[in-house]
Amino acid sequence: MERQEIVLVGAPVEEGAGRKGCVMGPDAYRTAGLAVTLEALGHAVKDLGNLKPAQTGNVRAPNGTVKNFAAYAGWTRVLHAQAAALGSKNVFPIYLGGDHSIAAGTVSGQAKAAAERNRPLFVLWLDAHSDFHTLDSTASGNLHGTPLAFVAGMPGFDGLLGQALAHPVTPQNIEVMGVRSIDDPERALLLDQGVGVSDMRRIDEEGIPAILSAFLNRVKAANGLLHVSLDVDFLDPEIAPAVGTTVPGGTTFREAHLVMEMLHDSGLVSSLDLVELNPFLDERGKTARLMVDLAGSLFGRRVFDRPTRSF
Ligand code: EXY
Ligand code: MN
Ligand code: MN
Ligand code: MN
Repeated sequence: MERQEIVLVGAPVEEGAGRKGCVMGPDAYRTAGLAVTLEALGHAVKDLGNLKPAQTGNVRAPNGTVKNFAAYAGWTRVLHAQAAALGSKNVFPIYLGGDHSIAAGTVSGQAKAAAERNRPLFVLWLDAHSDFHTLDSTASGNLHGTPLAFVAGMPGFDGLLGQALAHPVTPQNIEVMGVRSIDDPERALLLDQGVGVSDMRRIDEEGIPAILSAFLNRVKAANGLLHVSLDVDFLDPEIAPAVGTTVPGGTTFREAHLVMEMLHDSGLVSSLDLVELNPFLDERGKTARLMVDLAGSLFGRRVFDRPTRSF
């Protein structure tokens, strides 16, 4: 990965989740040593601190189910603008959540910047869930279950961004990996849209290397940029308990590190979300530290250097 400056952006958001606590996420990553870990690997790191949501005036929820729609809109707008600005510079943004609803702004903004560089944005969504509900299909009303549908240009998100989504991510350029909890409306829409889905069963059968190599080869062939959105619940709850939406049967410590190591070797990743960390549910910071260690693997930590894998 070229030596771009890494820019940390805090997004203390919990309004999209069903449980409070993600608001403490950004500072937990800082306390767990994210910056010093990356600096120890030779990277320059700049921390922009925590953003605040945009004022949204009288934006109104489209139905009585969705919760905290105005907050979702305010955060989406400020994160979209921030990501569009950072995506146009030669830096590597790491967005520190905050619940997964932040990705509505981070991914859409990175997609806008990619389009302005005439490159398609691909998305690797590492998550127990597909987060592919629309505002009309969500039953829980927890908006962290919707960001991927929004950035893929699905209908029914009027008013969220305060403007039309000019550069949706092509659904076929999305890979949802590690998923093991999908609601019926999400499944139907994922299939209809041709989104790539590698659930845990597929990972068990085919393995991370085969699945991820195939996806990375597609990104490279398209001269694409790759945004990685890492939800804590991608990991098995035994090793990562600090998340409000745990699902048994997640990835192992080594599977998660292998994903990050392969992503580093590919040199294709251009931006990252670290989301859903709920420090209130952690055990002496072990989940926060694991997420920081995974970022270290993405940015080049190796036990033993060997020739970079060709993609
Ligand atoms: N699909 C369920 C819902 O819509 O409420 C669970 C969503 C969990 C979303 C977390 C962030 O990944
Ligand atoms: Mn490197
Ligand atoms: Mn998620
Ligand atoms: Mn999840």
